[in-house]
Amino acid sequence: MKSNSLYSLLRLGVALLAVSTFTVAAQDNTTAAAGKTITVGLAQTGAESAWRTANTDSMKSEAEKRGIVLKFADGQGKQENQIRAVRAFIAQDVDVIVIDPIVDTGWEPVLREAKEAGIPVIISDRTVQVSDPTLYKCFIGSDFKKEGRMVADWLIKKTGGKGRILEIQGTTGSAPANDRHDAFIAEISKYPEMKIIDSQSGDFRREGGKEVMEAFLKKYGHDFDIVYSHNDDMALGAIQAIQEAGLKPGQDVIIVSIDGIKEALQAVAAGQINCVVECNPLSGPKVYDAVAKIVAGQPVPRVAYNKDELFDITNAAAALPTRQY
Ligand code: GYE
Repeated sequence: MKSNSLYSLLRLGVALLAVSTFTVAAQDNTTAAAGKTITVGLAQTGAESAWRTANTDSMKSEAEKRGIVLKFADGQGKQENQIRAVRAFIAQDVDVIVIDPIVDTGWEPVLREAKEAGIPVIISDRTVQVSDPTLYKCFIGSDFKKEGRMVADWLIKKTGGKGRILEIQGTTGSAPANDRHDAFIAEISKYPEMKIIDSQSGDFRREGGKEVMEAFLKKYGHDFDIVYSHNDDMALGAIQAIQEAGLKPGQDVIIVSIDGIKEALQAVAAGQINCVVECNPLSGPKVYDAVAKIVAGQPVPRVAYNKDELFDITNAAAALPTRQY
C-alpha cells in the first residue's frame, strides 16, 4: 500500500513537472510575441569569403540593434556541424532557427525535428531541396540563377557570343554553385562559339581560386579567353595567378564574377575584373523582419529575393564610396 501511494505521488510529480515545462515554453512564445526578448539560432556555413564575413556581421549587428538574442554557430564549412548546431538550437527551444545551408541536400531529417518541436525555420542565403515544403517557413536571399544569367548576358554582349571559358565553381553541391553554373550554361549554349572548356571548384575561397587558376594556366597556357568565377574571392585569387603567369587580368583575359565586395569593385574600377554581378549579403534586417512576423503569427512571403545590380567599368568607381561590404 505504502509503495503504491509513493508511486502515485511520483507520477503526480512527473505530471506536474511536464505541465510546468509546457507552461514555461508557452510563456516564452507569448513573451516573444508581445515584443519582448526573441531568441534566434543561426547555423552559419563558415567563414569562407568576404561575402560571408559581411553576412555574419549583418546578422550579428542587426540582432544587437533590435535586442534580439542571437545564438551563433559557425559550421566551419561542414554540413554535419550545421546539423549539430540546429539540434542544439532545438534543445535550447529558441524562437526561430535560421540556416544558411552549405549544401542544398540532406536537410530533411533535422528540419523535421525542428517542425516536430514547433520551432519555425528560415532558410537564408542558400536554398535547400526538400520534398515537403512545410519543413521551413520561407527563403530569404538572392536569385542565383538570375545572377548566372546576368553574367552570361553581359559576356555575350561584350564578345558577340564568342569565347573559350574557364569556370571556377563555388562549393560543390551548394545552391549558388549549381544555379550559377546551370543558368550560365543555359544562356551561353545559344551561342555555338561560346563554350566552357573546363570547370573546377575553388570552394568559394581565395586560395581555392588561385590554385584552380594555376592548374588551368599549366594545362591551357593562354589558350582561353574568359574566366567565370562563382564569387569575388576566387576571382581575386585567380587574378593573382594570372599576374604571376605574366598575363594582364582584364585585358589579356576577360574576368567576370559574382558578389560585389568592395575589393572586387576596386578591381573593376582598375580594369582587372571586367564585370561583377552583385549578391547582397546584408540580410540581417530582412531576416529579423521575417522573424518578428513569424513570432507574431503573421504570414511571410515564401520567397524574398534581393535586388542585385551589375557593375562594370561604367559604374564601379561611382559605387565605391558608399559600398558597405
Ligand atoms: O557568393 C560566396 C559565399 O552563398 C551567396 O557564398 C553565397 C555565396 C557567395 O561564400 O562568396
